[in-house]
Amino acid sequence: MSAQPSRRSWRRPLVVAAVAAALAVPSAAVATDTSSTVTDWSDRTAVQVLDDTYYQDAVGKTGPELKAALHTIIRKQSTLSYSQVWDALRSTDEDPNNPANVILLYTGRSQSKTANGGDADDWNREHVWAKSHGDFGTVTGPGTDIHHLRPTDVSVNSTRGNKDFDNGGQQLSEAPGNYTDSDSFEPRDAVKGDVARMILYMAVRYDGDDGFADLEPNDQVNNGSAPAIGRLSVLKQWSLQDPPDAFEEHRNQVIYDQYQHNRNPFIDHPEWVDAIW
Ligand SMILES: [Ca+2]
Ligand SMILES: [Ca+2]
Repeated sequence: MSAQPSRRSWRRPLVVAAVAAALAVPSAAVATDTSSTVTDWSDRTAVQVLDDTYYQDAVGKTGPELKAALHTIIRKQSTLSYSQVWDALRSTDEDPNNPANVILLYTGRSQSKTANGGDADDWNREHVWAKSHGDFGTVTGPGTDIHHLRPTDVSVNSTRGNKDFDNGGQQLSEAPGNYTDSDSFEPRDAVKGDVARMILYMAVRYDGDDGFADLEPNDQVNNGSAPAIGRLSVLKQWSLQDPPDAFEEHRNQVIYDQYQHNRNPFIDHPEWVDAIW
């Protein structure tokens, strides 16, 4: 997302808010500290604070133990109705350079927050974990979990359909940098890691213990209605080649602060992808 350098400016105030909440620091102390120390805080410091609080039961673990610990942490969340998702996405995916717009996931287009609906160039609510894979629909649950719901162009969303993710295919004329063939979809480079981390969040969050299917990645395409999305080896590559940027981090923070009160651990700790898979 090199075209959006101003996004970096989002991060620090939100992180400070989260740190303040996590530590329950009196507001007067925060105000006192702002001028002298906040500008020195690195992103790493903010993650360390999360490690001491939100992630304390996961830190130091690997493999199935890490996945289980993260599941216990992130399953504690508030939920949204499918109709509430519209307004939530207007906030989580707001264009930092134009607060009247959202950024569409696959096209990268900045478009009016109110230009949503069913026409071909409207935006709608894309389930990055396709809802037919596990058949969870749009009842409150995985189908309304905004960690994997993103604004997308209606016809591009339709082209992606319920295909698994993999490299290759023909470029979409309406969405340069995105490719598709008969059984898979490849998003543009700037959101490849975002897609991978959304899929892996869903796999950790949904383990079959709350009335929905146990979602898991595998290394196949053509998963159909199975509660699986592929291909895992490609998603792991995408996560490495497209690390979290300010837009994705800001999005995670807004969901945590204002909507679901849970986090995508792979945005905070991208190295946990390889630690689990
Ligand atoms: Ca990205
Ligand atoms: Ca799972």
